[in-house]
Amino acid sequence: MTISLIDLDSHEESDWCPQCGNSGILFSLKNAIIQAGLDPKKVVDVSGIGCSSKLPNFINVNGVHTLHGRAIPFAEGIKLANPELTVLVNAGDGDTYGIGVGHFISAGRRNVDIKLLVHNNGVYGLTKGQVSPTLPENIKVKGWPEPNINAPIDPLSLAILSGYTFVARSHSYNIKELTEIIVKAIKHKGLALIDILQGCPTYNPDYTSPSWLSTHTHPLPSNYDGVVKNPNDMNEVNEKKMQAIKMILSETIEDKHTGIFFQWENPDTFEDRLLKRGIKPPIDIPIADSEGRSITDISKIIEELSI
Ligand SMILES: Cc1ncc(C[n+]2csc(CCOP(=O)(O)OP(=O)(O)O)c2C)c(N)n1
Ligand code: SF4
Ligand SMILES: [Mg+2]
Repeated sequence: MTISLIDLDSHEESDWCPQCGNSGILFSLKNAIIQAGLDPKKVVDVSGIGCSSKLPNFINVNGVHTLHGRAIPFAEGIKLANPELTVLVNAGDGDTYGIGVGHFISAGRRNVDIKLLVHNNGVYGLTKGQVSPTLPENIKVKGWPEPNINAPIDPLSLAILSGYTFVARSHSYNIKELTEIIVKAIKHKGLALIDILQGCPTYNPDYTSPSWLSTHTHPLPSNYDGVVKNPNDMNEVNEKKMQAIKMILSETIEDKHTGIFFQWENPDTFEDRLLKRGIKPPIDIPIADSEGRSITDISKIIEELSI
């Protein structure tokens, strides 16, 4: 099937501020869905709460706007219920690396085949610009009276050490690169994180402007290769992880890389592990006969619950 940007346009107009990087992410995602040849009916976009989390309203795929910090478990549940779906998460840095950080780390242990697109703007945009967990120490943003007193967490190395099998960075105004990375993440089998440095001209204009992001980010060096060639060679896997973390540690606020830092193809996903134990996804378990009559036997449950 061939789909176009028009097919993916929702009837709802975005209400993001002018120049907001969320628009670049939305456009890149639409491009990527087309380039990856996905059927929009089989795509689910899950979000939390935040400016970024409004994104499912503005794209014509299935969408679930969930709770702050809880998008990942919703997305995992959807994928496990029907593994045929492509399941994406769009959520903010506060949502994913703040209140949702427990889910973010735990997801790495499971490696469910979902794709996280984290809109990293350094602030809690929706609630008027408080500092987020990724804002560097001593940086002052508009909605916070003092420079940030906390050191930032690093989402990429956290993801690698937690077990994510695809870890990349891009920025919201580099549509070409971001589209390419989203396509690769979609095609990757396993849990993917794309940390997207996202412009918030309203609350973090100095460190997320298009000129700041294009001046202070550079593609990974051409001789850097983050892709594991032999998925069964754990030495190679660990070397590639260390290479990525070394690269991340060499960065400064003014000099960050974009691209795929680490990719380990085809390790067991959580879905594979369930199948090996003989557990089928709910979509494959018949619940009705050819006449549409229920064939689910709940008599045992009723027996257990009756008093
Ligand atoms: C459990 C809970 N706590 C707090 C809030 C209030 N709240 C809504 S959005 C938000 C922060 C959003 O920041 P981020 O996730 O970075 O998204 P952005 O708006 O920057 O895209 C907060 C604290 C909430 N909705 N639910
Ligand atoms: S507050 Fe920031 S993140 Fe939210 S819509 Fe405006 S520019 Fe975008
Ligand atoms: Mg944010």
